[in-house]
Amino acid sequence: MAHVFPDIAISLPAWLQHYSFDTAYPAVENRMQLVIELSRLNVELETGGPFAAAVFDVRNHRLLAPGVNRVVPAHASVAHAEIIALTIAQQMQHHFDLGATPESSYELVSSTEPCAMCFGALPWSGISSLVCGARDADARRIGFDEGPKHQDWQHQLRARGIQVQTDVCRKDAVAVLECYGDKNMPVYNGRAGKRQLTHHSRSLSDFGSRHEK
Ligand code: AZG
Ligand code: ZN
Repeated sequence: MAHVFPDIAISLPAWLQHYSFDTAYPAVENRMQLVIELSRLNVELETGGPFAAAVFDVRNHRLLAPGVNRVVPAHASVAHAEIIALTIAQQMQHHFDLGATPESSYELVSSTEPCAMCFGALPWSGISSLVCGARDADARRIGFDEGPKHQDWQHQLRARGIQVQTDVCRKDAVAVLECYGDKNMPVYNGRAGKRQLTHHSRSLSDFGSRHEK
C-alpha cells in the first residue's frame, strides 16, 4: 500500500497576516523596529518563540516577506524566523535564489543573530545583506541553544558577498528575549536524545495546544 506523507506547510500566525505594514521602511532602524515588534507580538500572543525576521527589497526599502519563529506550533525544528522569512520571500519571487538577477538585492533583518542552522542557510538564499539586533549570547542567556557557530561567522558571510550589520537596536531586541524568559515560556532545544525541554516550568504541550487553533 502506498504511504501518504504530508506536504510540508508552515503557516504564519493569523495576526501576522492581518498586520498593517508601512509602505516602506527607509532607515535600518525602521526595519529593525518592525522586526522587533513582530517578535514581541509572537511572545505576547503566544504563537511561537521570541524571534522574528523579515526580507526587504534594498532598492526601495519595501517589505517582501516577514517571518516569526514557529518551531513548537508547527512541530518543526527548522521553523526559525529567518528560514520562514527567506522561504516566503522565495515563494513570492517564484525563485529559490533571491539574488537570481543582477538587479535583485534583498536584505534579511533578524531580531537575533542567526543560529548555526540559519547561518548555514544564508549563502544559499541569495540575500545580499544581513542585519542583526540581539546577539547570539543574548539568546543563550535565556536558554536557547544557538548551535556551533564559528567565531568568524561574519567574515565568512562577507567573503561570500553578504554584508553584515550587528547590534542594531540591540537593547530593544534583548528586551523581548528577556520578556520571554520572564514569562517562563518553553525553550525548545534539540538535545541529542536527552531531555528536550530546559529549565522552564510550562510544558511544551501546554504551549503547542494553545497555538494550533
Ligand atoms: C533562534 N535564533 C534565532 N535567531 N531565530 C530563531 O527563530 C530561533 N529559534 N531558536 N533560536
Ligand atoms: Zn535559526
